Amino acid sequence: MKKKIEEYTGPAAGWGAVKAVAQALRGQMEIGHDVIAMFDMNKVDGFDCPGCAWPDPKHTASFDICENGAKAIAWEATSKRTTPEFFAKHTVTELLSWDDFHLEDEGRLTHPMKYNPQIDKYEPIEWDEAFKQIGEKLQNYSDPNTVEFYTSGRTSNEAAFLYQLLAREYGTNNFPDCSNMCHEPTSVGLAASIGVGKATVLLEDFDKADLVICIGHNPGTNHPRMLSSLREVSKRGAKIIAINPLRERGLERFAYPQDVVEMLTLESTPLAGHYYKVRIGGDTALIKGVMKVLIERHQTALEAGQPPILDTDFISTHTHGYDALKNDVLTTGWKDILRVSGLSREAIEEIADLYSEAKNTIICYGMGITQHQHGTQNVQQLVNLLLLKGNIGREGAGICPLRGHSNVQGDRTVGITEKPSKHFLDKIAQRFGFQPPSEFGHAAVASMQAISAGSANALICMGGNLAVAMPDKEACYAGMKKLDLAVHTATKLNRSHLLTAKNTFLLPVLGRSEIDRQASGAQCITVEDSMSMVHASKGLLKPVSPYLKSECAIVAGIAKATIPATKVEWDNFIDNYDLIRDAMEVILPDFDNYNARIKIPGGFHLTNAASERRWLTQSGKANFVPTEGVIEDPKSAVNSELILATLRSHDQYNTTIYGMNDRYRGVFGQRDVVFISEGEAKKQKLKAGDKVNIIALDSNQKPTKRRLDNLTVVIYDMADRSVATYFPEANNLITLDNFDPQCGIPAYKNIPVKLEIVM
Ligand SMILES: Nc1nc2c(c(=O)[nH]1)N[C@H]1C(S)=C(S)[C@@H](COP(=O)(O)OP(=O)(O)OC[C@H]3O[C@@H](n4cnc5c(=O)[nH]c(N)nc54)[C@H](O)[C@@H]3O)O[C@H]1N2
Ligand SMILES: Nc1nc2c(c(=O)[nH]1)N[C@H]1C(S)=C(S)[C@@H](COP(=O)(O)OP(=O)(O)OC[C@H]3O[C@@H](n4cnc5c(=O)[nH]c(N)nc54)[C@H](O)[C@@H]3O)O[C@H]1N2
Ligand SMILES: [Mo]
Repeated sequence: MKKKIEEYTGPAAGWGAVKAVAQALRGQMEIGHDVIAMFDMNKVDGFDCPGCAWPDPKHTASFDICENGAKAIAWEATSKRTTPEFFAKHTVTELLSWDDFHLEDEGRLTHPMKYNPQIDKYEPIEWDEAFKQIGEKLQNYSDPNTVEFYTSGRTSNEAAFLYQLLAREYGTNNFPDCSNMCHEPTSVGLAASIGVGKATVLLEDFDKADLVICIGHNPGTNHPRMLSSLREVSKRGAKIIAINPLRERGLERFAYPQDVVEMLTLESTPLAGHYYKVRIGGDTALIKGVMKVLIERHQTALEAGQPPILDTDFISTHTHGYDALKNDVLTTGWKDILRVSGLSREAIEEIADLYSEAKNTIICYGMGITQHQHGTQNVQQLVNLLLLKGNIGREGAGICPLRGHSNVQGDRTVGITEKPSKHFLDKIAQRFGFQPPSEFGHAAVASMQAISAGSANALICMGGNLAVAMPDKEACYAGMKKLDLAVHTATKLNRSHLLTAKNTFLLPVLGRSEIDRQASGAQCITVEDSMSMVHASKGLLKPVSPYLKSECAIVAGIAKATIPATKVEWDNFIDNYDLIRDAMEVILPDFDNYNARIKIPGGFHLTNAASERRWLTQSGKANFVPTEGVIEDPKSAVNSELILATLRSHDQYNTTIYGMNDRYRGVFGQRDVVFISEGEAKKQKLKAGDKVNIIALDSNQKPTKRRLDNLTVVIYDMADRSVATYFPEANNLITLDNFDPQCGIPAYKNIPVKLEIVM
């Protein structure tokens, strides 16, 4: 496609989305498949959409069309194949010169493969032989903690549960996980604040909210089905506030592809009536500003004998730490708040007005909040704001983190964690009769540090593209080459597979859309959505190759070859996944009658104590957690003239690049662009179309060697002193040690940079 920059004037979704779906299908899918797949996705007896983790209205609604879901399915159910013949033609060195789009665009992997360093090519290998060789290698390492077990969040509950059993029986808690790169601040921050690291709302709560605050997420691209919920909120006359450095089309307007009237008249529903372009990294300052206004008004009201602004009953009965929060907020100066947030005092007062007027408020947030050195504190400031008005544990109110991968939340629930609880380990020991290790293991950053230091022997990957998703390309890529063993289970070829270890295996796996037939018949798996609904998913399409195995079967194959005296009944589990669920039910709280309850349409809800105002925190209350100052990136960014956030385009799923367009942002045929505001561009003496290099700065604001060259300047409606570009291309700009010390999330949205004009 020709490169162009052209402002997108239509609403999000609408005809543009329908056209894009049609294009994706024509490019990738065989006729026939598409119809079945689309209509069964997200319905009872169908499969769960691998696109995102937004819940479905009861799973009974007619097919909720979503462009990105359609693209994700089209990408998986493609008729293209990456076969042994393909690998015979291309050396790994040659493939490394391909871009991410073309690697995956070759199509689905069809055979188990092993890398042959002599000829620098992948060659086919029989499954049993692959398992045997992997098992022998793993048995050879004297320290199980030199093996890293990565999970990317599409893995089902059943496969993830088996995977953690394998790693723990083998002897390690090394579980780097994709959630370490997205919602770790949620798991850590919410747990400390309200005792539960998950959303406290259900979809129904959106019907009762008076105000929905969308902060730091981009639903038009990343959670498109959420737009239908926001549309209902808006049509009801409830308010929506968007807080985002970039003006994102999906937060402004939405035409519902299934609403014939809206489509024919080209009308759209306005979404966020109030849009605040916070500076990148300015959310804590902004939220503290809002709380300052509220607390001051509250005090004034009380002194004047007027009704309180805050929910004093809730604060005194249910919370801990209000005075400390109040002191901190009142001593934070306006000058700092305004400088760091980049917003005016009027704007902040307006947000406070809207929040005061609303009885029920939901706050939704995503990576704009979490991917900072203060990601955990950011999340906690959002909770503080909600607690001030008792907005947790009440209908129509609560906190709503937008999860990433479609089962990232479920994977954590069933045991993918480097810090397991004693209770969980005891239950495993009781049920299976082996003693799992209690020493905490590695999360993503620690495992990549071990890999790049050369102290890790092996990396096993349940999906994903770890080396490309993590910060610091150079360190990651070099580290991967030092490994003795790398095992990738994958649907498509990606760059991490090409960073070969001494022994590298590429194992092709069934996708979620495909029939998973085992001894007892076709199997279903289960997943958990962003709102803790657990439901079944059953593939319907014929597998793309007869040589694929399910993730569960691959885990079992590796386990049996690695732990000859295993205590786990792997064969029974694989013959019938009901038996895996029976075992899970014994170990996991809230999963009783697991097999029966997933037969109910829509599945079942895992109880959430905070939403019932039971606070599983140390204080036994919901905690106000103050954060000192207003700076989200104390090491570096606040003093930097420019802060860079790395984003997803509309034609991308993480490291999977579907195409070169970012329709809602008006970018076509290219990804090598940098977004900047008109005012900031003037200051930097830049105009649209200029070419620039981005240079990362260190914590002393000095230029480093990390750079991304020759990007085209796109003037965009966004905050000043902020710039944005796409990941994964930009991942060499961030170092491995630039992360939130509380939870380890890399600060992907907070990179201090300067721009250099290419003459
Ligand atoms: N189509 C599609 N869907 C996806 C994905 C995908 O890649 N493609 N990825 C999935 C995954 S794994 C995840 S985690 C989610 C991610 O979903 P999102 O959280 O929506 O992810 P991003 O695109 O990284 O960034 C979101 C927004 O944060 C804003 N932002 C940047 N910096 C700041 C800041 O400092 N403050 C504030 N308030 N906002 C800021 C950006 O302008 C952008 O609009 O989506 C999931 N769904
Ligand atoms: N700079 C920057 N970096 C980021 C982010 C950012 O915002 N900015 N976001 C971060 C976030 S939120 C995340 S979640 C990570 C993503 O990190 P990952 O989850 O590691 O990466 P993905 O790109 O989602 O993985 C894509 C690969 O998964 C495999 N795959 C797809 N479907 C399946 C399946 O059903 N089973 C199996 N076994 N494999 C499958 C395919 O081979 C495909 O190539 O990236 C992080 N990196
Ligand atoms: Mo994510």
